[in-house]
Amino acid sequence: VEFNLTAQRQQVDLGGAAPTDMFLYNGQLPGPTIEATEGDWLVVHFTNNLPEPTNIHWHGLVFPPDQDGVPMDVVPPAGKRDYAFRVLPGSAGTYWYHPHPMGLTTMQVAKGLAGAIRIKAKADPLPAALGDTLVLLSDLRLDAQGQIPPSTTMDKMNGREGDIQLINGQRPPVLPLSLGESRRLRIIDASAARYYRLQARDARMVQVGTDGGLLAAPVERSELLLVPGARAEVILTPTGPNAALFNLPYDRGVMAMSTPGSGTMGHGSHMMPDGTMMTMAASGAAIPLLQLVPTGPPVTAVTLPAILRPIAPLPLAGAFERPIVLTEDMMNLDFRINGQTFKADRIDFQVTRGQTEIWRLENKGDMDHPFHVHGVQFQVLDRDGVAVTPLAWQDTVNVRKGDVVRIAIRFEHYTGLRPFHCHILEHEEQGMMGQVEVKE
Ligand SMILES: [Cu+2]
Repeated sequence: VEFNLTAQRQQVDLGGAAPTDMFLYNGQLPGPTIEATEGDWLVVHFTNNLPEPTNIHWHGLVFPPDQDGVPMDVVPPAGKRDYAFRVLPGSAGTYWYHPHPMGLTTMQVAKGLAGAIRIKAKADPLPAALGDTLVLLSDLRLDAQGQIPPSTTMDKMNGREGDIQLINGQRPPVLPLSLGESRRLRIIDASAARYYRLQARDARMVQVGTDGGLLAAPVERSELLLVPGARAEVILTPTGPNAALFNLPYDRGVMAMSTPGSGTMGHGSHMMPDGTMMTMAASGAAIPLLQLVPTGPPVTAVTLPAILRPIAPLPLAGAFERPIVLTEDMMNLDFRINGQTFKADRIDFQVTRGQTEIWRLENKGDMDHPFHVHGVQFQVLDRDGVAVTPLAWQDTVNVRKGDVVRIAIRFEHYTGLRPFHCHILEHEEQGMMGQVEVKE
Protein backbone atom coordinates (compact mmCIF):
# COMPACT_ATOMS: atom_id res chain seq x y z
CA VAL A 1 0.00 0.00 0.00
CA GLU A 2 1.61 3.25 -1.13
CA PHE A 3 0.98 6.81 -0.01
CA ASN A 4 2.51 10.16 -0.84
CA LEU A 5 2.79 12.54 2.10
CA THR A 6 4.07 16.09 1.90
CA ALA A 7 4.51 18.31 4.93
CA GLN A 8 3.95 21.87 3.80
CA ARG A 9 3.50 25.38 5.12
CA GLN A 10 0.12 26.81 4.25
CA GLN A 11 -2.16 29.78 4.94
CA VAL A 12 -5.58 28.58 6.11
CA ASP A 13 -8.66 30.71 6.78
CA LEU A 14 -9.86 29.53 10.20
CA GLY A 15 -12.13 32.53 10.75
CA GLY A 16 -9.49 34.39 12.77
CA ALA A 17 -8.32 37.97 12.20
CA ALA A 18 -6.15 36.81 9.29
CA PRO A 19 -5.35 33.54 7.49
CA THR A 20 -3.45 31.24 9.85
CA ASP A 21 0.08 30.11 9.05
CA MET A 22 -0.08 26.32 9.47
CA PHE A 23 1.96 23.18 8.82
CA LEU A 24 -0.15 20.50 7.13
CA TYR A 25 0.21 17.05 5.57
CA ASN A 26 -1.01 17.22 1.94
CA GLY A 27 -2.76 20.51 2.75
CA GLN A 28 -5.27 18.80 5.08
CA LEU A 29 -6.21 19.25 8.75
CA PRO A 30 -5.82 16.57 10.03
CA GLY A 31 -3.56 14.85 7.49
CA PRO A 32 -4.96 12.16 5.17
CA THR A 33 -5.95 8.89 6.83
CA ILE A 34 -3.56 6.07 6.06
CA GLU A 35 -5.39 2.79 5.58
CA ALA A 36 -3.94 -0.68 5.27
CA THR A 37 -4.82 -4.25 6.12
CA GLU A 38 -2.75 -6.25 8.62
CA GLY A 39 -0.04 -8.12 6.73
CA ASP A 40 0.32 -5.39 4.05
CA TRP A 41 3.58 -3.65 3.26
CA LEU A 42 3.17 0.06 3.84
CA VAL A 43 5.31 2.44 1.77
CA VAL A 44 5.14 6.19 2.36
CA HIS A 45 6.94 8.56 -0.01
CA PHE A 46 7.57 11.59 2.16
CA THR A 47 8.57 15.11 1.09
CA ASN A 48 9.49 17.85 3.53
CA ASN A 49 8.41 21.22 2.14
CA LEU A 50 8.59 22.89 5.56
CA PRO A 51 11.21 25.57 6.26
CA GLU A 52 12.69 23.32 9.01
CA PRO A 53 13.63 19.64 9.60
CA THR A 54 10.86 17.16 10.31
CA ASN A 55 10.15 13.42 10.21
CA ILE A 56 7.28 10.99 10.79
CA HIS A 57 6.71 8.70 13.75
CA TRP A 58 4.19 5.87 13.24
CA HIS A 59 2.71 5.91 16.71
CA GLY A 60 1.84 2.46 18.06
CA LEU A 61 2.87 0.30 15.13
CA VAL A 62 5.57 -2.36 15.49
CA PHE A 63 8.21 -1.97 12.78
CA PRO A 64 12.02 -1.72 12.42
CA PRO A 65 13.64 1.22 14.27
CA ASP A 66 15.28 2.57 11.07
CA GLN A 67 11.80 3.24 9.62
CA ASP A 68 10.79 5.30 12.64
CA GLY A 69 11.08 9.06 12.66
CA VAL A 70 12.97 9.27 15.95
CA PRO A 71 14.25 12.66 17.22
CA MET A 72 17.68 12.60 15.51
CA ASP A 73 16.54 10.89 12.28
CA VAL A 74 15.14 13.86 10.39
CA VAL A 75 14.46 14.93 6.82
CA PRO A 76 15.95 18.37 6.02
CA PRO A 77 13.91 21.13 4.31
CA ALA A 78 13.31 20.19 0.63
CA GLY A 79 14.40 16.64 1.49
CA LYS A 80 12.63 13.40 0.67
CA ARG A 81 12.65 9.92 2.11
CA ASP A 82 10.66 6.71 1.92
CA TYR A 83 9.35 4.95 5.00
CA ALA A 84 8.58 1.27 4.38
CA PHE A 85 7.61 -1.54 6.71
CA ARG A 86 5.31 -4.51 7.00
CA VAL A 87 2.15 -4.03 9.03
CA LEU A 88 2.37 -7.15 11.19
CA PRO A 89 -0.45 -9.70 11.22
CA GLY A 90 -2.49 -9.28 14.41
CA SER A 91 -1.94 -5.52 14.53
CA ALA A 92 -5.37 -4.41 13.27
CA GLY A 93 -6.25 -1.28 15.21
CA THR A 94 -6.13 2.49 15.37
CA TYR A 95 -2.83 4.33 15.19
CA TRP A 96 -1.64 7.77 14.15
CA TYR A 97 1.33 9.57 12.68
CA HIS A 98 3.00 12.80 13.73
CA PRO A 99 6.39 14.54 13.51
CA HIS A 100 9.05 13.79 16.14
CA PRO A 101 12.12 15.97 15.37
CA MET A 102 14.33 17.02 18.27
CA GLY A 103 13.05 20.22 19.88
CA LEU A 104 10.47 20.95 17.15
CA THR A 105 7.74 18.39 17.82
CA THR A 106 5.35 20.46 19.94
CA MET A 107 5.11 23.39 17.55
CA GLN A 108 4.86 21.19 14.44
CA VAL A 109 1.95 19.30 16.03
CA ALA A 110 0.41 22.59 17.27
CA LYS A 111 0.54 23.92 13.70
CA GLY A 112 -1.46 20.96 12.40
CA LEU A 113 0.80 17.98 11.62
CA ALA A 114 -1.01 14.77 12.64
CA GLY A 115 -3.06 12.12 10.89
CA ALA A 116 -4.88 8.88 11.61
CA ILE A 117 -3.88 5.33 10.63
CA ARG A 118 -6.56 2.67 10.34
CA ILE A 119 -5.26 -0.89 10.15
CA LYS A 120 -8.08 -3.18 9.13
CA ALA A 121 -8.36 -6.81 10.21
CA LYS A 122 -8.32 -9.65 7.69
CA ALA A 123 -11.44 -10.92 9.49
CA ASP A 124 -13.12 -8.32 11.71
CA PRO A 125 -15.33 -9.73 14.50
CA LEU A 126 -17.34 -6.49 14.66
CA PRO A 127 -20.32 -6.30 12.25
CA ALA A 128 -19.83 -3.95 9.28
CA ALA A 129 -23.28 -2.50 10.10
CA LEU A 130 -21.62 -0.59 12.96
CA GLY A 131 -19.79 1.60 10.45
CA ASP A 132 -16.27 2.79 11.19
CA THR A 133 -15.74 6.45 12.05
CA LEU A 134 -12.43 8.06 12.95
CA VAL A 135 -12.52 10.72 15.67
CA LEU A 136 -9.20 12.54 15.84
CA LEU A 137 -9.09 14.90 18.83
CA SER A 138 -6.79 17.89 18.70
CA ASP A 139 -6.74 21.44 19.93
CA LEU A 140 -5.73 24.78 18.55
CA ARG A 141 -4.67 28.12 19.97
CA LEU A 142 -4.97 31.33 17.94
CA ASP A 143 -3.69 34.73 19.01
CA ALA A 144 -5.37 38.07 18.24
CA GLN A 145 -3.68 38.09 14.82
CA GLY A 146 -5.16 34.67 14.00
CA GLN A 147 -1.75 33.00 14.33
CA ILE A 148 -0.54 29.98 16.29
CA PRO A 149 1.73 31.51 18.94
CA PRO A 150 4.94 29.93 20.27
CA SER A 151 4.77 28.06 23.57
CA THR A 152 4.92 30.06 26.78
CA THR A 153 6.80 29.21 29.97
CA MET A 154 3.49 27.93 31.36
CA ASP A 155 3.13 25.65 28.32
CA LYS A 156 6.62 24.29 28.95
CA MET A 157 5.58 23.46 32.49
CA ASN A 158 2.06 22.13 31.92
CA GLY A 159 2.16 21.06 28.31
CA ARG A 160 0.56 23.12 25.60
CA GLU A 161 -3.23 23.10 25.39
CA GLY A 162 -5.16 25.03 22.77
CA ASP A 163 -8.49 26.50 23.83
CA ILE A 164 -10.29 25.43 20.64
CA GLN A 165 -11.08 21.71 20.80
CA LEU A 166 -11.41 20.10 17.38
CA ILE A 167 -12.68 16.78 16.09
CA ASN A 168 -11.25 15.85 12.70
CA GLY A 169 -10.23 19.50 12.38
CA GLN A 170 -13.80 20.72 12.81
CA ARG A 171 -15.87 22.52 15.38
CA PRO A 172 -18.56 21.90 16.50
CA PRO A 173 -18.94 18.49 14.89
CA VAL A 174 -22.15 16.48 14.65
CA LEU A 175 -22.53 12.77 13.98
CA PRO A 176 -25.74 11.64 12.27
CA LEU A 177 -26.98 8.74 14.42
CA SER A 178 -30.57 7.74 15.13
CA LEU A 179 -31.97 6.50 18.43
CA GLY A 180 -30.79 2.92 18.95
CA GLU A 181 -28.36 3.04 16.01
CA SER A 182 -24.83 1.95 16.96
CA ARG A 183 -21.63 3.38 15.52
CA ARG A 184 -18.04 2.23 15.87
CA LEU A 185 -15.74 5.12 16.70
CA ARG A 186 -11.95 5.04 16.67
CA ILE A 187 -10.97 7.88 18.99
CA ILE A 188 -7.41 9.27 18.89
CA ASP A 189 -6.01 11.81 21.35
CA ALA A 190 -3.67 13.64 18.97
CA SER A 191 -3.29 16.73 21.15
CA ALA A 192 0.00 17.82 22.65
CA ALA A 193 -1.19 17.75 26.27
CA ARG A 194 -4.98 17.67 26.62
CA TYR A 195 -6.59 14.81 28.55
CA TYR A 196 -10.08 13.74 27.48
CA ARG A 197 -12.37 12.31 30.14
CA LEU A 198 -15.09 11.13 27.79
CA GLN A 199 -18.65 10.59 28.94
CA ALA A 200 -21.63 9.61 26.79
CA ARG A 201 -24.85 11.38 27.83
CA ASP A 202 -28.20 10.06 26.61
CA ALA A 203 -26.12 7.40 24.93
CA ARG A 204 -24.49 4.07 25.70
CA MET A 205 -20.72 3.70 25.36
CA VAL A 206 -19.14 0.26 25.05
CA GLN A 207 -15.37 0.03 24.72
CA VAL A 208 -14.15 -2.58 22.25
CA GLY A 209 -10.54 -1.58 21.71
CA THR A 210 -7.43 0.16 23.03
CA ASP A 211 -4.15 1.41 21.48
CA GLY A 212 -3.16 -1.96 20.03
CA GLY A 213 -6.52 -3.17 18.71
CA LEU A 214 -9.56 -4.99 20.05
CA LEU A 215 -10.11 -6.07 23.65
CA ALA A 216 -10.90 -9.72 24.39
CA ALA A 217 -14.54 -8.73 25.04
CA PRO A 218 -16.66 -5.54 24.97
CA VAL A 219 -16.77 -3.49 28.22
CA GLU A 220 -19.54 -1.01 29.04
CA ARG A 221 -18.10 2.36 30.16
CA SER A 222 -19.70 5.27 32.00
CA GLU A 223 -16.52 7.29 31.30
CA LEU A 224 -13.25 6.76 29.53
CA LEU A 225 -9.99 8.64 30.08
CA LEU A 226 -7.96 9.20 26.93
CA VAL A 227 -4.47 10.67 27.38
CA PRO A 228 -2.22 12.30 24.75
CA GLY A 229 -1.11 9.70 22.22
CA ALA A 230 -3.66 7.07 23.28
CA ARG A 231 -6.59 5.59 21.34
CA ALA A 232 -9.86 3.85 22.19
CA GLU A 233 -12.42 2.07 20.06
CA VAL A 234 -15.98 2.44 21.32
CA ILE A 235 -19.48 1.59 20.16
CA LEU A 236 -21.77 4.55 20.76
CA THR A 237 -25.57 4.15 20.76
CA PRO A 238 -27.98 7.06 21.38
CA THR A 239 -30.59 6.20 24.05
CA GLY A 240 -32.28 9.58 24.44
CA PRO A 241 -33.07 12.82 22.61
CA ASN A 242 -29.98 14.81 23.66
CA ALA A 243 -27.27 12.28 22.90
CA ALA A 244 -23.74 13.68 22.96
CA LEU A 245 -20.17 12.81 23.85
CA PHE A 246 -18.88 15.15 26.55
CA ASN A 247 -15.38 15.97 27.75
CA LEU A 248 -15.44 16.22 31.56
CA PRO A 249 -12.93 18.14 33.67
CA TYR A 250 -9.91 16.12 34.75
CA ASP A 251 -7.27 17.26 37.20
CA ARG A 252 -3.91 16.22 35.77
CA GLY A 253 -2.04 18.47 38.18
CA VAL A 254 -1.40 21.48 35.96
CA MET A 255 -0.09 24.63 37.59
CA ALA A 256 -1.53 28.12 37.37
CA MET A 257 0.04 31.45 38.22
CA SER A 258 -1.10 33.12 41.42
CA THR A 259 -0.16 36.54 42.70
CA PRO A 260 2.89 36.54 44.98
CA GLY A 261 1.94 36.18 48.64
CA SER A 262 -1.63 35.10 47.89
CA GLY A 263 -1.24 31.56 49.05
CA THR A 264 0.86 29.30 51.18
CA MET A 265 3.45 26.93 49.81
CA GLY A 266 2.25 23.36 50.04
CA HIS A 267 2.34 20.13 48.14
CA GLY A 268 1.87 20.95 44.49
CA SER A 269 2.87 24.60 44.70
CA HIS A 270 6.16 26.00 43.50
CA MET A 271 7.94 29.35 43.87
CA MET A 272 9.43 30.32 40.54
CA PRO A 273 12.82 32.11 40.25
CA ASP A 274 11.07 35.46 39.67
CA GLY A 275 9.01 35.06 42.86
CA THR A 276 5.81 34.06 41.10
CA MET A 277 3.88 31.39 42.91
CA MET A 278 2.48 28.47 40.95
CA THR A 279 -0.37 26.45 42.41
CA MET A 280 -2.59 23.64 41.23
CA ALA A 281 -5.06 24.97 38.70
CA ALA A 282 -8.81 24.54 39.10
CA SER A 283 -10.35 22.26 36.51
CA GLY A 284 -12.76 23.54 33.89
CA ALA A 285 -16.32 22.74 32.86
CA ALA A 286 -17.76 19.77 30.98
CA ILE A 287 -17.98 20.57 27.28
CA PRO A 288 -19.94 18.78 24.55
CA LEU A 289 -17.46 17.41 22.00
CA LEU A 290 -19.71 15.57 19.60
CA GLN A 291 -23.48 15.90 19.16
CA LEU A 292 -25.35 12.82 17.95
CA VAL A 293 -28.14 14.00 15.67
CA PRO A 294 -30.92 11.60 14.63
CA THR A 295 -31.51 11.25 10.90
CA GLY A 296 -34.52 8.92 10.98
CA PRO A 297 -36.82 6.87 13.20
CA PRO A 298 -35.38 4.75 16.06
CA VAL A 299 -33.73 1.51 15.00
CA THR A 300 -32.89 -1.75 16.75
CA ALA A 301 -29.34 -1.89 18.08
CA VAL A 302 -26.83 -4.27 16.49
CA THR A 303 -25.85 -7.08 18.87
CA LEU A 304 -22.13 -7.08 19.65
CA PRO A 305 -20.22 -10.38 19.69
CA ALA A 306 -19.52 -11.55 23.27
CA ILE A 307 -15.92 -12.45 22.40
CA LEU A 308 -13.75 -10.26 20.14
CA ARG A 309 -10.36 -11.98 20.07
CA PRO A 310 -7.99 -13.86 22.39
CA ILE A 311 -5.39 -11.83 24.31
CA ALA A 312 -2.76 -13.98 26.03
CA PRO A 313 -0.94 -12.52 29.04
CA LEU A 314 2.81 -12.00 28.48
CA PRO A 315 4.77 -14.67 30.40
CA LEU A 316 6.01 -13.13 33.67
CA ALA A 317 8.00 -16.04 35.15
CA GLY A 318 11.53 -14.80 35.86
CA ALA A 319 10.84 -11.37 34.35
CA PHE A 320 13.28 -8.64 35.43
CA GLU A 321 11.58 -5.71 37.16
CA ARG A 322 13.03 -2.44 35.90
CA PRO A 323 12.48 0.77 37.90
CA ILE A 324 11.58 3.82 35.82
CA VAL A 325 11.07 6.95 37.90
CA LEU A 326 9.49 10.13 36.54
CA THR A 327 10.37 13.42 38.22
CA GLU A 328 9.91 17.13 37.61
CA ASP A 329 12.25 20.02 38.36
CA MET A 330 10.01 23.08 38.14
CA MET A 331 12.81 25.53 39.00
CA ASN A 332 14.79 24.49 35.91
CA LEU A 333 11.73 23.51 33.88
CA ASP A 334 13.08 20.09 33.20
CA PHE A 335 11.46 16.70 33.34
CA ARG A 336 13.46 13.57 34.03
CA ILE A 337 13.47 9.79 33.79
CA ASN A 338 15.60 8.01 36.40
CA GLY A 339 17.14 11.35 37.32
CA GLN A 340 18.31 12.22 33.80
CA THR A 341 17.12 14.35 30.93
CA PHE A 342 17.30 12.97 27.38
CA LYS A 343 20.66 12.63 25.63
CA ALA A 344 20.61 11.43 22.03
CA ASP A 345 23.99 9.67 22.41
CA ARG A 346 23.10 7.87 25.64
CA ILE A 347 21.55 4.39 25.75
CA ASP A 348 19.66 4.26 29.03
CA PHE A 349 19.46 0.47 29.24
CA GLN A 350 19.40 -2.67 27.13
CA VAL A 351 16.82 -5.43 26.90
CA THR A 352 16.94 -8.77 25.12
CA ARG A 353 14.66 -9.33 22.17
CA GLY A 354 11.89 -11.78 23.00
CA GLN A 355 12.27 -11.52 26.78
CA THR A 356 9.43 -10.09 28.83
CA GLU A 357 10.35 -7.44 31.39
CA ILE A 358 8.23 -5.67 33.97
CA TRP A 359 8.72 -1.91 33.92
CA ARG A 360 7.79 -0.29 37.21
CA LEU A 361 6.76 3.26 36.31
CA GLU A 362 6.74 5.53 39.33
CA ASN A 363 5.59 9.14 39.12
CA LYS A 364 7.21 11.19 41.87
CA GLY A 365 6.05 14.48 40.36
CA ASP A 366 2.94 16.61 40.85
CA MET A 367 1.55 16.13 37.34
CA ASP A 368 0.24 13.10 35.46
CA HIS A 369 2.55 11.82 32.71
CA PRO A 370 1.34 9.68 29.78
CA PHE A 371 4.22 7.23 29.23
CA HIS A 372 4.76 6.00 25.64
CA VAL A 373 7.20 3.47 24.19
CA HIS A 374 8.01 3.33 20.46
CA GLY A 375 7.62 0.18 18.37
CA VAL A 376 5.94 -2.08 20.93
CA GLN A 377 2.59 -2.93 22.51
CA PHE A 378 2.63 -3.68 26.25
CA GLN A 379 0.16 -4.90 28.89
CA VAL A 380 -0.63 -2.87 32.01
CA LEU A 381 -0.43 -5.21 35.03
CA ASP A 382 -1.35 -3.10 38.03
CA ARG A 383 -1.68 0.41 39.39
CA ASP A 384 -0.64 0.98 43.02
CA GLY A 385 -0.77 -2.78 43.54
CA VAL A 386 -4.32 -3.14 42.21
CA ALA A 387 -4.63 -5.35 39.11
CA VAL A 388 -5.74 -3.50 35.97
CA THR A 389 -8.45 -5.29 33.97
CA PRO A 390 -9.31 -6.21 31.30
CA LEU A 391 -6.06 -7.32 29.69
CA ALA A 392 -5.32 -5.03 26.74
CA TRP A 393 -2.55 -3.97 24.36
CA GLN A 394 -1.30 -0.44 24.90
CA ASP A 395 1.61 1.75 23.83
CA THR A 396 0.71 4.68 26.07
CA VAL A 397 -0.29 4.54 29.74
CA ASN A 398 -1.17 7.36 32.10
CA VAL A 399 1.00 7.45 35.22
CA ARG A 400 -0.91 9.64 37.63
CA LYS A 401 0.89 11.84 40.13
CA GLY A 402 2.05 9.60 42.96
CA ASP A 403 1.20 6.37 41.15
CA VAL A 404 3.21 3.22 40.56
CA VAL A 405 2.11 1.50 37.36
CA ARG A 406 3.66 -1.82 36.34
CA ILE A 407 3.62 -2.92 32.71
CA ALA A 408 4.69 -6.18 31.06
CA ILE A 409 6.72 -5.40 27.94
CA ARG A 410 8.39 -7.60 25.32
CA PHE A 411 10.15 -6.41 22.16
CA GLU A 412 9.48 -9.44 20.03
CA HIS A 413 10.37 -8.63 16.44
CA TYR A 414 13.18 -6.15 15.94
CA THR A 415 16.50 -5.15 17.51
CA GLY A 416 17.77 -1.57 17.76
CA LEU A 417 17.13 1.67 19.61
CA ARG A 418 13.65 2.67 20.79
CA PRO A 419 12.73 5.94 22.46
CA PHE A 420 10.33 6.01 25.41
CA HIS A 421 8.93 9.28 26.70
CA CYS A 422 6.15 11.30 28.24
CA HIS A 423 3.60 12.09 25.51
CA ILE A 424 2.96 15.56 26.87
CA LEU A 425 5.13 16.89 24.07
CA GLU A 426 6.60 19.80 26.04
CA HIS A 427 7.68 17.39 28.80
CA GLU A 428 9.37 15.16 26.23
CA GLU A 429 11.16 18.18 24.76
CA GLN A 430 12.15 19.33 28.26
CA GLY A 431 13.92 16.02 28.83
CA MET A 432 11.39 13.33 29.83
CA MET A 433 12.62 10.81 27.25
CA GLY A 434 15.10 7.95 27.16
CA GLN A 435 16.32 5.20 24.84
CA VAL A 436 16.25 1.44 25.23
CA GLU A 437 18.44 -0.77 23.04
CA VAL A 438 16.84 -4.07 22.04
CA LYS A 439 19.63 -6.60 21.43
CA GLU A 440 19.72 -10.27 20.37
CU1 LIG B 1 4.75 14.56 31.24
